[in-house]
Amino acid sequence: MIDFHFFPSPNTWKVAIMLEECGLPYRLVPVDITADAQFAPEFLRISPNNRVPAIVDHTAPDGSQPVFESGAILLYLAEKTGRFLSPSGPARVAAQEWLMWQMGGLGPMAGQAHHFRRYAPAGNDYAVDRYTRECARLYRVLDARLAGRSWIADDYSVADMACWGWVWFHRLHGQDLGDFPQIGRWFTAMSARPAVQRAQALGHDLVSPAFARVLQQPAYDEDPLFAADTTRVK
Ligand SMILES: N[C@@H](CCC(=O)N[C@@H](CS)C(=O)NCC(=O)O)C(=O)O
Repeated sequence: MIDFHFFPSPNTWKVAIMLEECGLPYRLVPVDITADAQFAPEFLRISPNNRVPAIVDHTAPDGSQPVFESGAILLYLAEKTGRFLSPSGPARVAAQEWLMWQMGGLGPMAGQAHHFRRYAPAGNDYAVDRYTRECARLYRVLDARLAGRSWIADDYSVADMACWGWVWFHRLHGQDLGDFPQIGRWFTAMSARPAVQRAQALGHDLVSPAFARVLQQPAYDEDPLFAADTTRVK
């Protein structure tokens, strides 16, 4: 059994998708990041950076194995199962490149765009503009990569799982998928996968009613109730 420390979010969806795609047995352990549960000492022992996701694999060969950082968890589960990461060759290199691209680029920049567009007080136009433009650049990079390809690293892989949840929030990054037709096609194909749907449906009972309403949508869209909800993580 794998303990999956979870709150619905783009980074945790990556791991949820992988667990669901692999059919691995797991137990959801809620971490309410809007109530500072990520700072609890017992959670910090598993995830010292006080962020979800994290897992504890109680079926690891050398005893219980904790893993934090979504990219490391995806690689750990890919190595454990032998799935969604080619064992060698160009497909493996590509999946690792695009996983790192998501971890170092799309995730952090989209996170900042989300923060400044949604929470910053008036007068932060420079930051809003910078992160929105950087997101647009990264979306253009991904759109170009997907031209002529079904999946980011040719084979369906951990790279696709890593990017999907961020693209789910594209409107919050100030992006319109009409401008990125290849991403739009890929996003539709990803969203149609039963494992992705099961992953995205997890834990709606753990969030505010306003956010739960937003999570029912096929992709993030503004909602008056959610707009008025100022709950945010530290
Ligand atoms: N690089 C980390 C980022 C994780 C992350 O930012 N998680 C967010 C939810 S998507 C979180 O736990 N936020 C809590 C906080 O900011 O205190 C990863 O990919 O696992």
